[in-house]
Amino acid sequence: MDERVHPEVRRIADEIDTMEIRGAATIADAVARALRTQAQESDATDPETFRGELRAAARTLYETRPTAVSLPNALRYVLRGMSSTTVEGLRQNVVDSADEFCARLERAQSDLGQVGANRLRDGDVIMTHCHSTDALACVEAAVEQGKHIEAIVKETRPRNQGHITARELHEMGVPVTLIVDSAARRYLNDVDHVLVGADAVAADGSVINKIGTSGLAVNARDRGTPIMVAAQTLKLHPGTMTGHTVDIEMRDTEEIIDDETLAELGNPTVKNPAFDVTPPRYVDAIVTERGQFPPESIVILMRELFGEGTTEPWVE
Ligand code: RUB
Repeated sequence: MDERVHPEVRRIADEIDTMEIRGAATIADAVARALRTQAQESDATDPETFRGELRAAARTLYETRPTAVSLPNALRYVLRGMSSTTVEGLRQNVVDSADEFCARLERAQSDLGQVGANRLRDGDVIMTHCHSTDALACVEAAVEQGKHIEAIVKETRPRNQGHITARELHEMGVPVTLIVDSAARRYLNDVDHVLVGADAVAADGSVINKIGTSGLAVNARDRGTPIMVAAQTLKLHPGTMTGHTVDIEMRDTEEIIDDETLAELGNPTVKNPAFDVTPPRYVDAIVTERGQFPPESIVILMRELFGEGTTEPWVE
């Protein structure tokens, strides 16, 4: 453990690791605030020590979970703001960049919600997978436009993020039907849109999201149900423009089965991937705060936002 990292930053890193803080946008917001805290609490007396502390904090946060690209994108945004030559100036740079980042994130989600809401008609039924604040922003905006929306919510084993979705939709006044994941195909006939979020969107338009998204998308395509991905541009993965692939997180098998039951079964191998990749041909639209895009054209937006190359967030 790097002693330069402030205890509050370590606490946030732990909470991301254990998923008390979870979901790509929420993680991004938390890490930007964590860097802000690191800067505010730093007692570094020279700029190089200060920069070193911020880079160490960024690395600790980065190493928590590998898939949501919003995490390194947030770190990069905040660290790139460091331009001053004095410690006080650098501290102010980080505070300003972090505040700006969090404000932009909130604004992007609300703008994206308006775009997504335009795709939803009065009386539509959506099917959700996992819990996505970007996806729910679309429903919320549609409800605010006076549209009646109903939802079929997949529980999303093993962590049951569908329960969070069900509760939040209920709070918006949206009638919810909760189903087990394996019942999704059975209910797709009753659905007008599959609506999911994303942890990362690759340059070819592939969508990386909670495990089970790709199977749902294939089934939806088979039934002719449109698949809409709500993903603010923070979810675009710049590294995929230069050939990098997205690392899929493998989580602890205890999320699926306890050791005692596992032993009773003769200790089979257990796999617990947290995410999967939905190829672009199964996605109808990626809804961002900059408008909606067919997945194949998302790379144009990526080039505009990120240029051609990126480095690790803490490399200068
Ligand atoms: C969360 C998940 C969400 C995306 C988008 O996975 O897959 O669909 O992160 O969420 P986990 P948001 O629960 O493992 O973090 O739209 O809120 O960024």
